[in-house]
Formats: sequence, C-alpha cells, structure tokens
Amino acid sequence: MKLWSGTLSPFSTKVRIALAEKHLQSEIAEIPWSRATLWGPKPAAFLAVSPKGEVPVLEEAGVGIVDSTVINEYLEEAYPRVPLMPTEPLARAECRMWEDMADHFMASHLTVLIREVFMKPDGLNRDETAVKDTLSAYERYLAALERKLSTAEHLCGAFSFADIATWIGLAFARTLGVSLEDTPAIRAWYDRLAARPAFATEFEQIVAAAAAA
Ligand SMILES: N[C@@H](CCC(=O)N[C@@H](CS)C(=O)NCC(=O)O)C(=O)O
Repeated sequence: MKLWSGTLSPFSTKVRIALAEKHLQSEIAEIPWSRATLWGPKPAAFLAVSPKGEVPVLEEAGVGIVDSTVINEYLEEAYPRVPLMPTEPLARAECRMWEDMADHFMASHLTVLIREVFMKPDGLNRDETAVKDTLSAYERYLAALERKLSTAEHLCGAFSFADIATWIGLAFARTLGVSLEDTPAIRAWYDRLAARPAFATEFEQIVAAAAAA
C-alpha cells in the first residue's frame, strides 16, 4: 500500500490515523505544503492517480483510491480486524453523518481560518467578518457535538472514523481560534483521544510541519 499524503492536510491525517489504529503499514509519499507555494510540487506519478491533484490517495494493487472517506471505508472493508465502523445500520448512519460534518467543516470553515488567521499571523488585512462568521458556525457545530458527547463516550457507539475525522478537524481549528473552554464533554473526549499514540504522534508531526511551513 502507498499513501500520497500531506502532513498538513487534515484529510490525509484522517487516513494516517486510521492506518495506525488498524495496525496497517503503508509507504508514505509526502506532498509538501509551504506558505509561499501552498501544495506542491506534485510529481507526475501523483497527478496520474489524483485527477483533482488532491491528497490523500491510497494506491493498492495498482488502483488509486481518492478521497479520505472512500479510502477509510475501503480500509474497513478490506481490513476489518480492528473495526472503525459500527455494524448496526442506524449507528453506521450516525457515524457517516458526523464524519461528513467534520469534512464539511474542514472544507468550508477551517479553510477560512487557515486563509485569514494562519496565513495572516500579524492580522494585517484580515477579513474579520469572515472570521467572526466562521467562529459562529463552529459554535453551532460544537453545541451539537457537546449534546452528543454529554451522554456518550464516542460519536457513534465504539471509537470510529467519526471520532478520528472530528478530532483532527478540531485539532487544527483549535490552533486557529476555536475554543473548547465552554464545552467540557467535547474537551474530555478530545483529551481522551489525544492520549492515543496514533493521535499524539500525528499531532506532534503537524505542529512541527506548521512551524516549518
Ligand atoms: N474530499 C477530499 C478533500 C481532499 C483535499 O481537499 N485535499 C487538499 C489538502 S487538505 C489538497 O490536496 N489540496 C491540493 C491543492 O489545493 O492543490 C478528501 O476527503 O480526501
């Protein structure tokens, strides 16, 4: 197995954590990111399997699988020994819903914080309205998560892909102004997951890569 991945890509991190939690080995091919040039260079071998030019892509037996959710569902079907999805239909729907919500926040809202906060560390020319609207969107999302995690240890039964995707989205968002101070159930769940070796290792690598970017 080969994973085309970016250390600073939350979508790639979803797959890297899933591989580690499932105790699966994969060759990692890194697509770099820098403040100056963003994603790239992108080698021809990568573009050949990634029509959108996006990470992550998992190559297995000559097939290139694109999209973090599709990759993780493939891993679940091909390597079920350590399950990361529930089996009961309603719990599976709930799992997919939270993962989709996490993906939506990464694609639509985290990107605003990256553009306005991470890329403008001195605050110059920052679009404060966009930041305020984004933080309001996170507040509504966190309220729903807090309600769920006040009565459950995980998002859909046992530890799952939904927890992985939600955690990594919040891990990035927290470094850019989203606070978990007023959401104790999320905070406790966040800290429990952060203590898992796969999460701790990934987070260390992300912090180091962000500092160097
Ligand atoms: N829906 C995709 C989204 C993947 C995605 O947006 N990847 C970003 C990095 S986080 C990317 O590779 N961007 C490349 C570019 O903008 O050039 C997934 O879940 O894998």
